[in-house]
Amino acid sequence: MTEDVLTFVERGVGRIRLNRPKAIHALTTRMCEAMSDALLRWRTDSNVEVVLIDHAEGRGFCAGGDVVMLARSGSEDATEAKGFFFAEYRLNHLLFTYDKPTIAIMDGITMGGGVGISLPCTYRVATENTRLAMPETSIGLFPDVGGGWYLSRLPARVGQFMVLTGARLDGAECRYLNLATHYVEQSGLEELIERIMKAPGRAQGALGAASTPPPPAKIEESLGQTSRLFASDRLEEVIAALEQEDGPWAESTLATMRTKSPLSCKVSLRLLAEGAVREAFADEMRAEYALAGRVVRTHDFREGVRAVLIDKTGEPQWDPARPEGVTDEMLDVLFAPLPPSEQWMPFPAAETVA
Ligand code: QUE
Repeated sequence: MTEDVLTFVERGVGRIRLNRPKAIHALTTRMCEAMSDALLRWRTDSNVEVVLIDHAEGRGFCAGGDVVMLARSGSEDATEAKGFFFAEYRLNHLLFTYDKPTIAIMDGITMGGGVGISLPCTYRVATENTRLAMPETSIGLFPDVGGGWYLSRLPARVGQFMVLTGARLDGAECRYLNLATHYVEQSGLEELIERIMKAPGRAQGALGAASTPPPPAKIEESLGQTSRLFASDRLEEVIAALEQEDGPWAESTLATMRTKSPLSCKVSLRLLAEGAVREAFADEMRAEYALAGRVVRTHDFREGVRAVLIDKTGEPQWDPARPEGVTDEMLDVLFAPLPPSEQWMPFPAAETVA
């Protein structure tokens, strides 16, 4: 059987290669655990100077997670879903706190779980094929894997715009927003990786040498609108601002937003508001874990996965159907902390590992 993720050391480089091409390398629990096992070993392996994460055969970097499993588990007792989130968020946090340089090659589709293993890396390479998005409000989920942390720190309320619309950013836009640290044309990736393996101590120089100026970032033209129209943390106020705005941008943005789960949209806005003021990334992941275990049990997540990914009818019937139906009390229940015995915990820090 072929492995869903390949982990090996090659000439001073810890290589992590996603290898589940049939699912655009979407993450499973086993894949997350295998990546964390390798990263934990490499922390103390003096042969490993730098870690490089990319995908093996097939298109796309990583489409997200195994959401069909999550929806099935959420309709049962959610044990398997919670196991996945626990492992995935530990991996996200391990990368965020890793003390060797890490490089993610975000070539092609980079969504959800793929964003979660890219953004914590030291160096994040975008190409002309990069399509980065946090599209979870389309399926009744929310922008997890640290979304509340990263997206709330973007300028001009772009994070709020991204989660409420599912907008896909291209490589130039990722570079412009500093979601990517480098822009490298896809045709230059092979040589870049070869150069990193020739001199892993000089990875930064190799990245700089491989980079080319990105084309203009289209999102720059919309920043006036995103900062003004997505200024509120209240969904009804964002919708009202878009309704009062003339022009095709506001009209198409509003039409897209109306297809998303109102519950997910409100959960997402609150997560970003809370994430903006958190002091530690571990606090973000602890809060997201409590939230994720509850959101997978909602009607909207089951319905979203069914309509968008299983039956592909594209017309999910959300409940509540309208933003006004989603009350603060509903959100309070979803956001409540877990009792200590059930809480998410990061891996122990490196210093305490023998
Ligand atoms: C919104 C999402 C996801 C999505 C589509 C959305 C998501 C996700 C996948 C996905 C795609 C292909 C696969 C797979 C999962 O699609 O999170 O296993 O093969 O993981 O509109 O949030």
